[in-house]
Amino acid sequence: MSLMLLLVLVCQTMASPRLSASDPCVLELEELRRDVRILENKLLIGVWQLNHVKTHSYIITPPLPSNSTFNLTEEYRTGASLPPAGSLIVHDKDCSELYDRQRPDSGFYRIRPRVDQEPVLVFCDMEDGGGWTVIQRRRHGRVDFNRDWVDYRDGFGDFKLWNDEFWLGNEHIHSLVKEGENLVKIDLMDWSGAKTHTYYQNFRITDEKDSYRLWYGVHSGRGGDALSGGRGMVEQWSSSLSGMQFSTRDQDHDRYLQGSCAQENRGGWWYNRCHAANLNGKFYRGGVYNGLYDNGVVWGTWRGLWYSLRHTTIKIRPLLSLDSLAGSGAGPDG
Ligand SMILES: [Ca+2]
Repeated sequence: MSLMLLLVLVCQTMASPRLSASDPCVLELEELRRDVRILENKLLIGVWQLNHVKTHSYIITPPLPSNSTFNLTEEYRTGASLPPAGSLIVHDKDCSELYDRQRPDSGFYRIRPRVDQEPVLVFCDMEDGGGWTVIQRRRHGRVDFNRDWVDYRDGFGDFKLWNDEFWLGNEHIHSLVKEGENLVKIDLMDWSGAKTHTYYQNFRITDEKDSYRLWYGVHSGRGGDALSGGRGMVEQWSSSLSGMQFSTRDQDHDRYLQGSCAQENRGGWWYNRCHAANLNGKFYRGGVYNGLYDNGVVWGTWRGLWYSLRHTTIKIRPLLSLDSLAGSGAGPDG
């Protein structure tokens, strides 16, 4: 701006009464005015982006739980160790595309599984081989997983900090698994810190009209095939979740005619009559629990039905991006 003022002064001083449109001074002035307009536009867009980030911010410090006795760290209160916020422009349909494009750190990013839908905020696990889109996470029991259909459909929990708990939402999961072959990895940790994991190929859930029915392919991994109910035929008959519809406390689609598996087991899940895996169940501290129902955070083929796990993660990526599958098997939870 100051340059333009100077030019205006110089032009006025030197100007003859016959100053024409082709005069170098006039031309230069026009050019400067155009630059100023471009800069003003950029400023406008910048202000808009700033406002957008403020109103859609997922990096604000969450309010402390009112009944909390947790010893929250200074980092948690100030949000000092927040994950990268990601870009306003969404390029990637999942964390695997983002990983291939940028190799960023683990954190929350916006992805767009389907072009006809709004972008979704997800946690991307960029370790353990990288490119994992995280569907579910349990860490400390602060988020209640005993919820209604709508919550499980749309997703719930916290999407801010590295150890936040959430369910991504059946609709988003459905969009993520619609195309191509994929691999789901389930990471588990018990209360002694022991870890295991399990894989399923070609994880599928149908749409809401079919109540997000579950299908999956080949299983592998030391954690065992709890989704299929374990080894015995009897167990599998009553607890294999393959082909089961999703149930919540307010929508019973299980095969248990006398009651509601979701109500008894305190979570939304693909129940049969009822399960050998209940990763959205009630969070019990310490592992072993008693009760009328085996409703803990259960992976039956690893710690049995009466042990509630401490950490769980369900994450997914395309099967074709498995350039480092060997590495991921021996990853952080290996
Ligand atoms: Ca029932």
